[in-house]
Parts: sequence; structure tokens; C-alpha cells
Amino acid sequence: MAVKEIRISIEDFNNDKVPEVLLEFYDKKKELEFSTSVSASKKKGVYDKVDVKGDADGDGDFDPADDKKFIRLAAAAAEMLK
Ligand SMILES: [Ca+2]
Ligand SMILES: [Ca+2]
Repeated sequence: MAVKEIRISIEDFNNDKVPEVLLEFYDKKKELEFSTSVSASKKKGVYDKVDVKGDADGDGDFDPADDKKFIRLAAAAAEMLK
């Protein structure tokens, strides 16, 4: 049984024809713990902007290393889900 779960979906939230990637993190009780979305703000397909800052690596801070992890996950998912 999964301890934590990440649900990944793509949707064009701001109607600019470029999909955003929604990342939803669930805890072991299956309750939504945190969600954020990643967008391609400058160039289509190049994900570079994290909507809600979060602690992706669990080290207690919100820094560029966290953004990078969200962006990498979103970029990979966007290629698989299109
Ligand atoms: Ca969009
Ligand atoms: Ca962190």
C-alpha cells in the first residue's frame, strides 16, 4: 500500500492553449496534503514556473531546489500525458 501518492494531471487552467501541470500530493490517509501547478510561462512546452511554492524535498524550506523538482516532474508528465 502506498504511503504517499502524487496525482498528476494536465489542464489548460488559464486558457492560453498551453497546458499547466497539476500536482496533487496525498498523505497516507488519502487526504490532499498539498497541491500546486507548474506552467510554461515563456515558451510552450518549457515548464519553468511553480504556482504554489512547496517543500518538495522535505528539508523544511522552500527554495529553488524544490521548484526544480516540481518542474522536472511536471515536464516529464507533460510529455507522457499529451
Ligand atoms: Ca495554460
Ligand atoms: Ca525544500
